[in-house]
Amino acid sequence: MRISFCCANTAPEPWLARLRAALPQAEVSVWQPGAAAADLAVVWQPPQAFFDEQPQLKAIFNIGAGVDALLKLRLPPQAVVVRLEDAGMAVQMAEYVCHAVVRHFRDLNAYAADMQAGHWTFYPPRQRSDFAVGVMGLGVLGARVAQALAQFEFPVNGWSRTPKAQAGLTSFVGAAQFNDFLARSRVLVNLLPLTPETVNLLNHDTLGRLPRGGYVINVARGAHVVDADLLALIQSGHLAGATLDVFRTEPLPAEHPFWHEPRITLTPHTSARTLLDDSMTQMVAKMAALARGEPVTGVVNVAKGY
Ligand code: OXD
Repeated sequence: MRISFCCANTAPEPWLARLRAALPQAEVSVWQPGAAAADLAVVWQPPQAFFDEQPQLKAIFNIGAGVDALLKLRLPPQAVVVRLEDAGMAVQMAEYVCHAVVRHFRDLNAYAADMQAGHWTFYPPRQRSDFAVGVMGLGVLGARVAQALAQFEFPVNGWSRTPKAQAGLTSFVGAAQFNDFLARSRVLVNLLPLTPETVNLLNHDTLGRLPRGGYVINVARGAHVVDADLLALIQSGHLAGATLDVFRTEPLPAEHPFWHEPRITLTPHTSARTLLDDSMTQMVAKMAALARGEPVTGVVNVAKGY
């Protein structure tokens, strides 16, 4: 079995070392133009040239949760695309989102500023029942986030294509229930896959349907949000602010107005990092299963886009 590694912004050595240790019979190498034909690929944001030169690939393992960048390329039609399932990301996503919700709910930014300025002040406690959190996208990550929020006793709404039964979650389904979902969610958490249907979904019209004082947390993709619309709704006072981990262009350009809006908290696409050991354990088990001709989970539905 030959495995080709083609991952942008990723040091290859630890991945190669683990692949070689776990699959000693495999030939593992970093892809270079002109490299020998491989059976399997391990990729993150690879160039089109990689697939143009490797049309025989049987399976493509994406070392991230989102496959939008990959699905923009022309892929070998016979190759199954396998994404990471959880692999240590769900708990990270849950802690990131809970942290952002609690920081906003408990006015912790304001307390931090006051303490730095030497002010011993109190803000009135907020009603948890007024802080329903709406989670868009209830895949592996979204379901874990919703579960963690429910542990903090926030009312939790979930929006997905198909009904979801989960303890502590009120399920809203499809386009018909989208406006109702928005109107009943004081905090909106975006965990949707980026597809042609979801690009720009969070715009003036949809974000304007959140209750006054609404708050947005985006941990999915920057292109879900129309930046100028989000900013205008914060600056008009309709929305209280946002926590954003993902952006249309990353790194966020120095001149982008998000840098200068104090009601927006920014982080550099770090809400759920790919963990080498967890990812490798999962990937190697799936590679071995495929080699035995067995089915694997986490196969991307290319037509649906996730
Ligand atoms: C992603 C990731 O898909 O970081 O954004 O895994």
